[in-house]
Amino acid sequence: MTANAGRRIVVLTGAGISKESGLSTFRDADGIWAKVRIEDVATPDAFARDPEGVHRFYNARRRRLVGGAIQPNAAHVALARLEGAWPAGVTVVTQNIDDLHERAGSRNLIHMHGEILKARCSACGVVVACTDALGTDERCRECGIKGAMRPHVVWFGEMPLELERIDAALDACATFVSIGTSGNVYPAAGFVDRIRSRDNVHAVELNLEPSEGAGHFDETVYGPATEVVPAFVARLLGARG
Ligand code: BV8
Repeated sequence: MTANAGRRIVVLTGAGISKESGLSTFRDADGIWAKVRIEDVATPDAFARDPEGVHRFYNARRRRLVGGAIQPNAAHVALARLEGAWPAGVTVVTQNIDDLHERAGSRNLIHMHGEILKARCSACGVVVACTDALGTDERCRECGIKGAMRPHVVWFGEMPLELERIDAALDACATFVSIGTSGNVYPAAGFVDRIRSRDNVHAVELNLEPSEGAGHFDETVYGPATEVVPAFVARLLGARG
């Protein structure tokens, strides 16, 4: 495939792109959902039922992310390089709540499932940076209400963020690249079908193994993200028309 430089690219990433940086995925055998249940930590009901338990789940993941051992990997860096070298524009839509794309240099980036390094007040809606532990004794710096701060992440049953901006990017792109996602979670898993309804669009899956939606892609390359993503980007940049 030689996507000429006049064609916009949308990249969807999932937990697999951060695996080789040392962060767990969700549905691999050693993944997060093998250790905790979605219903206990990643739904509004879970937070209403056991806020301290949900805070403990996200505090542990936040502590690991800010601890210094987790760094962007060659796949994150390759996507930032592509964005800097592709005049028609690259939009990265990530399901991940880590900050590895930003730290690798991606700028045109949408966190559709939120960000673990931000907190939101359920009472007044303010969103603030958050690198420390959250708890029910936290007081909102904006409205002063105690116990309303929550991780700024999208739980199951909640509306993902910036869907209109994402749909506009999908409807304007000529190449859609899905990286490191199992294709289990919607609406992200349905993005490939949205773009395939248009002509002259190329859909690519770069993953460790075929995802649930593998059959919906025109091109698939399987292997670790730190190998297949830099190679794909080099091929794109080398083949610019
Ligand atoms: C919503 C945030 C209403 C916090 C997460 C149809 C339409 C719309 C909704 C639904 C629908 N059907 C069902 C639903 C409801 C639900 C859903 O999808 N349920 C699933 C389980 C069936 N969806 C929702 O509730 C969403 N909201 O629907 O609102 C609506 C309705 C219509 C239209 C719009 C809105 C909200 C979902 C968001 C939930 N929050 N996380 C947190 O992170 O804790 S989801 C969670 O899963 C993460 O965000 C994660 O990123 C995401 C997806 O998982 P993956 O990233 O794909 O990770 P996974 O482990 O599954 O796969 C990793 C892949 O990497 C694997 O393929 C593996 O092989 C690969 N890999 C591993 N190592 C490597 C690798 N690849 C390359 N290199 C490696 N080294």
